[in-house]
Amino acid sequence: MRRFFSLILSTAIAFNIAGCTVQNADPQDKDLYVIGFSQVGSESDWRIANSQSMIETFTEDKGYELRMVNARQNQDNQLAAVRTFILEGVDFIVIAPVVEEGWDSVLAEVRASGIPVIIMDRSVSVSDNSLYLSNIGSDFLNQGTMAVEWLEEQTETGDPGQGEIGLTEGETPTEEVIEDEGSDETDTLRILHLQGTYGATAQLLRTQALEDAVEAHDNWEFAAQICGDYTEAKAYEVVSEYLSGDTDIDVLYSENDNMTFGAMRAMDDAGITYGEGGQVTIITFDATREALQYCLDGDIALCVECNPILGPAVEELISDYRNGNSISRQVYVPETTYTASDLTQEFIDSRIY
Ligand code: GZL
Repeated sequence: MRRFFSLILSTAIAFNIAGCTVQNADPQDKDLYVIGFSQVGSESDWRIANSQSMIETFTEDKGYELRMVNARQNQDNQLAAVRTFILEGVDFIVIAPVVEEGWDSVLAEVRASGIPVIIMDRSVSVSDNSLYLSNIGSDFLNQGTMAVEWLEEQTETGDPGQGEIGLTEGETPTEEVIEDEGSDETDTLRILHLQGTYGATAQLLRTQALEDAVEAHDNWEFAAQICGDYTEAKAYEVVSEYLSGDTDIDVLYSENDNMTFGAMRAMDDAGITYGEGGQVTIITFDATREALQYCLDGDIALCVECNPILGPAVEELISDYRNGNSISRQVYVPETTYTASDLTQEFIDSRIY
């Protein structure tokens, strides 16, 4: 069930996926390097951990000055921050793009200024990928694939630990747990899909994995696809609104932990049970400490890890560039999945985010 990439929390040892590399034509050697960092916002625990990783990495004693600008999940704020970095003449620009589209012109301005750019976390969709040095982050399609493969395993064999997906509460699991007794129809698996910010790479690819799976399974259907914008408050609002009209859901596929927490509160309000022996099986992305605790406690079934500790790997790319070493165009960080059987309280307490 768990797709193992052994995660090393203090340093992400990156997998260089795309072969082509770039070489710095003129390595510089300065006492202080100024890093202009345009951050998405502070919408989630994941984002806070990601920002903290950058702050702890790019310190003055290591020869850096980090200028981090919080865009509050607004791309216009990011574009303004990048243009300010150009005017300030920073040495490097790092962008965690809120959405994929809309970056061509500002990245062309950055290239004209001669400042190297690294795209971190999510990706940008541009006509010329040479506009940036490297994209380092998660393989979001693999994250979604790990989630739907787990769900397929549960719906084929059932997992007593989490109640029988697709069976109403109290029924005895059978080998064909999604087969109605005495009928030739398989149980319909109704999925409430809670999506992140529309157009963000994490949303696009986690969504693609689920939509492909729903397409492939005749008895899987969307109860609804609703956007929670990666925040707990928005998720609570939209899930509460949805549940006021329909409570017939078997699975919650939530594209980040903070939205999951909001959805759990909404289900509590609506009297809908989840977790072990409950009506709804919860799948969540990020695997923050709080989500892992809910998983160990039996409320969340599957946590798909999304590694926010990207600072060391970004610094490694910058260091390679400064030293004239080759750099991979696309770098993925290692991630895995967790169910209750994979977790201990000691492991959760040891997590740094
Ligand atoms: C994923 C990152 C997403 C997280 C959310 O790399 O872009 O944005 O999954 C965060 O928690 O808001």
